[in-house]
Amino acid sequence: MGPLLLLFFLLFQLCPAVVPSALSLTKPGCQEKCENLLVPYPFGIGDTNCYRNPNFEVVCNDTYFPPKLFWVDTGKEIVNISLQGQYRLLNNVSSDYQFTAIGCDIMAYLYGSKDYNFTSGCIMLCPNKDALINGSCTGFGCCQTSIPKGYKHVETHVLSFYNHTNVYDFNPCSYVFVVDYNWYNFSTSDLLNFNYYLDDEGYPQVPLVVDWAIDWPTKNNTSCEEAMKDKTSYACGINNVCGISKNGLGYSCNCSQGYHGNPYLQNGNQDINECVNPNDNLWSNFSFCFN
Ligand SMILES: *[C@@H]1O[C@H](CO)[C@@H](O)[C@H](O)[C@H]1NC(C)=O
Ligand SMILES: *[C@@H]1O[C@H](CO)[C@@H](O)[C@H](O)[C@H]1NC(C)=O
Ligand SMILES: *[C@@H]1O[C@H](CO)[C@@H](O)[C@H](O)[C@H]1NC(C)=O
Ligand SMILES: *[C@@H]1O[C@H](CO)[C@@H](O)[C@H](O)[C@H]1NC(C)=O
Ligand SMILES: *[C@@H]1O[C@H](CO)[C@@H](O)[C@H](O)[C@H]1NC(C)=O
Ligand SMILES: *[C@@H]1O[C@H](CO)[C@@H](O)[C@H](O)[C@H]1NC(C)=O
Ligand SMILES: *[C@@H]1O[C@H](CO)[C@@H](O)[C@H](O)[C@H]1NC(C)=O
Ligand SMILES: *[C@@H]1O[C@H](CO)[C@@H](O)[C@H](O)[C@H]1NC(C)=O
Ligand SMILES: *[C@@H]1O[C@H](CO)[C@@H](O)[C@H](O)[C@H]1NC(C)=O
Ligand SMILES: *[C@H]1O[C@H](CO)[C@@H](O)[C@H](O)[C@H]1NC(C)=O
Ligand SMILES: CC(=O)N[C@H]1CO[C@H](CO)[C@@H](O)[C@@H]1O
Repeated sequence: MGPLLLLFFLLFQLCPAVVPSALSLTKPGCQEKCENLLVPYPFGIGDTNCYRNPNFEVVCNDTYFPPKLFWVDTGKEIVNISLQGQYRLLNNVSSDYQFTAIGCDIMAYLYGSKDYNFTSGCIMLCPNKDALINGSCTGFGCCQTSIPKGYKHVETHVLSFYNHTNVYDFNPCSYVFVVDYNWYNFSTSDLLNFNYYLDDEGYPQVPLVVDWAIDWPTKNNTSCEEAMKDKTSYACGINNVCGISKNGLGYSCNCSQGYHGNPYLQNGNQDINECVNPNDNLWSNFSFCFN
């Protein structure tokens, strides 16, 4: 029994880094978390080395309790970051991207431009609140429209026909916002008072899902093969695959099948959770221990 115990002791002592969750998703020396929120590379806090470029810089502001994460660019609060190409942030109600309008005296539309222009939206007049149904965002007091992929800049506009005078008792204001399709569940009480989360100044905020991607090296070079040619700008690490991002904004990196970690890290440092195959790791470490 003695040698067996010793063996376990050695494994524990010599192989602490075998547990993948102990590895970091950030570059060495960079802050990994803001409170509970992980900040994986290419996003980063602080030193310019910690994020890919200024588009990915975020700040953890500890004058708040608990500390909050903000986008340096826009000052908006971020509530989650996903390596699958989306991040969530809290957004003023009345903003851009994926579009929801609520109101009973409202014309709301969005306007976007990229290679072509588009306008989309809805008109809703519901003088009587009896027709409104909780949970149903289909044009009675609530309408939703998706935004074509690849648009980075979209404007929203809201107008009312009668200044809400006919519906004031149940709908004094119109609201327009952009939100995760799954997050918002229409309630007739929102027409009266929509206040999911108020910011410091009392403006309602909703969580917004924003797609992100790595920009193509040039506008006319939009394939992974082209992106790979420039080793200094190519974002994916070893053992990773590059793909055109679902949102059409650029490309994204994935770990190859069987590998786990942060596909945007690539410096070969073993303390970093770049894509690793957990089985490979275990084998090399166990063989080391048995020596
Ligand atoms: C962020 O989102 C992921 C996946 O949706 C979830 O597993 C995780 O708990 C979230 N983190 C926080 C701090 O909300
Ligand atoms: C943190 O937030 C406070 C209050 O909004 C602001 O005054 C301060 O400048 C922020 N600090 C950083 C580092 O962004
Ligand atoms: C929300 O909008 C108001 C009014 O436009 C603005 O003063 C405030 O700074 C905005 N808040 C955020 C977090 O963007
Ligand atoms: C989009 O609209 C803007 C002005 O509203 C115009 O200058 C531009 O030429 C339009 N683009 C296309 C592709 O039609
Ligand atoms: C939305 O709300 C309605 C009524 O309150 C409820 O029946 C429905 O299950 C909710 N749907 C979701 C997805 O939460
Ligand atoms: C709505 O209000 C604006 C100013 O508050 C006023 O100029 C306009 O005439 C009003 N429109 C209607 C239809 O009452
Ligand atoms: C919808 O739900 C809200 C809050 O749960 C409730 O106050 C309201 O009466 C409901 N409206 C209808 C039409 O059921
Ligand atoms: C691609 O665009 C860059 C500038 O954006 C230009 O210098 C280069 O010549 C273009 N290449 C081709 C093959 O069109
Ligand atoms: C990355 O992997 C996810 C989950 O397996 C998949 O949905 C997504 O399409 C992949 N993206 C690319 C660019 O390969
Ligand atoms: C065992 O794994 C750790 C962390 O992944 C690494 O630093 C070490 O070099 C590995 N040992 C061998 C023999 O590969
Ligand atoms: C698809 C595409 O336009 N590829 C071009 C990328 O840029 C190089 C030169 O930098 C061209 O040779 C490729 O044809």
